[in-house]
Amino acid sequence: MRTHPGTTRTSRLLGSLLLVAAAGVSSFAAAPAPSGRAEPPLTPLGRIVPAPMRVEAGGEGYEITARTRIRAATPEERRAGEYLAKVLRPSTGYRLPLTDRAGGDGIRLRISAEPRNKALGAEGYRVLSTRGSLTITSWTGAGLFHGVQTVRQQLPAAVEKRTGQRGPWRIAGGTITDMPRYGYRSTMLDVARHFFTVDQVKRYIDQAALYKMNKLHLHLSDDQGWRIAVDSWPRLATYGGSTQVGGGAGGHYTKAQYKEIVAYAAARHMKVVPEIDMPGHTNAALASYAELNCDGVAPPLYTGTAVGFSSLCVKKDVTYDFVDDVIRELAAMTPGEYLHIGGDEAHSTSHEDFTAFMARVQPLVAEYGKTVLGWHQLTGAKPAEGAVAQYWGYDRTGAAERERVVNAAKNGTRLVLSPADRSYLDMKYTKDTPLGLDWAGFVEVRRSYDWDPATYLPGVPADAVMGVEAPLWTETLSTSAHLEHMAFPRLPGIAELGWSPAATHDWEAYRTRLAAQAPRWDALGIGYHRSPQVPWPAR
Ligand code: TNX
Repeated sequence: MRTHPGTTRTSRLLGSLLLVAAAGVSSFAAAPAPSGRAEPPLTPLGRIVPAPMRVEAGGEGYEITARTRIRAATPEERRAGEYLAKVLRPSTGYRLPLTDRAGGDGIRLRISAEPRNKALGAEGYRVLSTRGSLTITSWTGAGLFHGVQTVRQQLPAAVEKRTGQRGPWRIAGGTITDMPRYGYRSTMLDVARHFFTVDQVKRYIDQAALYKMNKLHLHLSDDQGWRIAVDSWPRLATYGGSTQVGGGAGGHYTKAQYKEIVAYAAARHMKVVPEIDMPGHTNAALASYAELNCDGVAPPLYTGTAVGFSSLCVKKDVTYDFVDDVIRELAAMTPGEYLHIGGDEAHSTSHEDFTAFMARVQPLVAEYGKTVLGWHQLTGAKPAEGAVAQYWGYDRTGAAERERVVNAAKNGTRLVLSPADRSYLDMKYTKDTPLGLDWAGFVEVRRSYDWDPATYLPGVPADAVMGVEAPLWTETLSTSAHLEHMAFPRLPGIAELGWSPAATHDWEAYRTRLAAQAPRWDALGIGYHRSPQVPWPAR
């Protein structure tokens, strides 16, 4: 049944739903086991990451069998159905045909504008598992997709394997009602320090989508490489992209390849946020075009890992022709609303020049229909109206720098939080971690998870926090196995901070749920750091 209710009713229902949710959450958040006693095994309903807003167990639950059909009628329903079928078919060996016929049995995917679905917002969903059927309902395609990910985590980990496995494939009985805490849940991949192929990026997208991340921030340019083709300045990619840290061959995405990444992410309800880092971190561009340098001399390509030595020439008009062209071409192939202009570590740009540069560049982003995102140094200039600053400070960030960010937030600049000593996936876990850096300290799993985005920066109004990001810088990382060792298990923790209600936040409960993810990573071929802080199952 599809109804189109009036807004009054919608908001009334929203109010009551949230009350119920708040009540449900406290009963769900598992209490830590008294020490010395073995924790009970987690039921499938209790092991979902990120923790859902509300879980009510009950009844036998639906079993997927050879006779199961997937009922999906609208294009959005079918897209979610196809995605689910692709996950399930290889391991179950079942046909799992899609049908657009309505019916009371099977797996039912339903877009519905009923008030209680609309009340769950643009990404919320409900899963109802009974003996006769499994129903995922949402107001949006994104919600259905997140519901599919939740169902996936309810099934035995072997479902992730790509060869036939033994069932049974039962989804625990009950109802899950879920919606995200924050609308911006992101991970960043630095494809500039080391280049990663389209297939490697797709693999990372799949891993982030499993945990309901909805943004992929691509760090597309830095001193060591320029990774995106720009027709009006072709040498950026062909020359500026021709190497990487350590001197390897580097690479860049053609426009068609970039669009392929964007489409692959979109099919997983993730938006790409492209970053061109300016005015610092620009050696690859400066090496490609001599005229971008104040002295008119192109520096050599750079394959080391120092930061802060390069700057676009702020006083030259050609700099803004260049930036205009780059932003125009990038905006044209980016459907998402945000364009990241970097702005960090511009140590070779004077404060005056930095402010002047940002004053000229931010309007260009708006001119091409995008919203400015910048590293939090943007708050040292004048953030444009509506701009978003990404905080990457850490426990030793100076008070003055913090205060600039807090004041900007009070004045309307929204924040994405990616504190380096919490959410940076490239920080070593411990002194023994073979990969990664340690300038923000060691970041073990607990430290990475155990903070609250709403209160992290005292003085920031809670509604200024738009969400969180887990950045993965790649000075020391050059393979998918490297990425995975650093992202797992910390990426799911940041995803949970972005998605789950604050009331579910509890390290003891989280580490148990996290441990239950490991067999899934094994099945997916994802290597991870077996942190001693987490009670991993024996292999
Ligand atoms: C700081 S975070 C940087 C990057 C480095 C990273 C390494 C930020 C905005 N700038 O240039 O890759 O540290 O952890």
